[in-house]
Amino acid sequence: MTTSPLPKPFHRILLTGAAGGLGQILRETLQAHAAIVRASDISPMAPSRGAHDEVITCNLADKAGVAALVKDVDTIVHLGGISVERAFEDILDANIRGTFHIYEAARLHGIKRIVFASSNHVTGFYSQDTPLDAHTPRRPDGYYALSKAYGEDMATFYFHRYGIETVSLRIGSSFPEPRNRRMLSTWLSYGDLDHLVTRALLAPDVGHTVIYGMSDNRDAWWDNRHAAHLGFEPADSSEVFRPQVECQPQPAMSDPDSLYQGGAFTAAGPFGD
Ligand code: NAI
Ligand code: 15L
Repeated sequence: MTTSPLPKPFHRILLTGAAGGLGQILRETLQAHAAIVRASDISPMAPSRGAHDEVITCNLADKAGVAALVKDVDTIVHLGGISVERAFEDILDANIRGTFHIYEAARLHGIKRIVFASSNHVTGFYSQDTPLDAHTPRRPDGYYALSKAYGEDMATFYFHRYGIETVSLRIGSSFPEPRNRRMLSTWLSYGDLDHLVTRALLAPDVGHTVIYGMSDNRDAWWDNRHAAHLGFEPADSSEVFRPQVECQPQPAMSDPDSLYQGGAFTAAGPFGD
């Protein structure tokens, strides 16, 4: 006897930032949750592999373009934007206006939930010996971090005003492996990223939930108690990489990578003097 596959929870998911490091991963894994994944970026993307895999080039700074992009979508995983520290003017269009355009399009098209890629850098100016949770006041470590803080506040506003739910993922360091000592605390494996986004899409009644995106790392700085309702249970740990990471020279105690949770981001800039 043949069994038919279970229906997927969404018809169409929009993924922004699909050409990026995390977007390329999620473009594959989101196929499990939707009949169609609509991948979008300003940069070139791998071509579509069929009707289930739409590809649309769009600049997030283009309000009308984003409104068209969101048409016929059920939910949005919003990763697109500048992902490192840059001058404010560079961040403004992609991250601040871009996220505004996503929320406005979501309002116009009746989208119920957005998964927003925030960043650990919204609390980057805390020292590495300070434990944090989602209720700790933010200390953004640059213009990039400020844009993510604004995105989180936008999520709160659109929930209270229009009922659009958001899970803001304060992603730590999501790469194939931790690259330095700091990332032994902040690393998020790609497998745990997939699980985190899955819970953010599927958990009921999230309102605006903020969660730090990290694997089950021994020396983590962050406590996700306020997001326990999401059911995120990381399976990986940076510990297996400790021997190879600790072969690297130890940064000085005065180095931002030793002092602050945001590491080198806290020392970027000033720009354009
Ligand atoms: P990435 O830089 O590889 O990807 C971001 C994508 O956004 C790029 O493909 C870029 O072309 C696109 N983009 C930039 N400006 C755009 C615009 N105006 N319109 C449309 N698309 C635009 O970054 P990554 O690592 O994949 O991160 C994805 C998201 O997660 C980003 O929002 C980043 O800030 C956030 N994040 C990532 C972390 C990580 O460890 N990978 C840590 C914390 C947050
Ligand atoms: C981020 O927000 C960046 O997007 C990513 O490239 C990493 O640098 C990460 O934070 C980190 O803090 O390691």
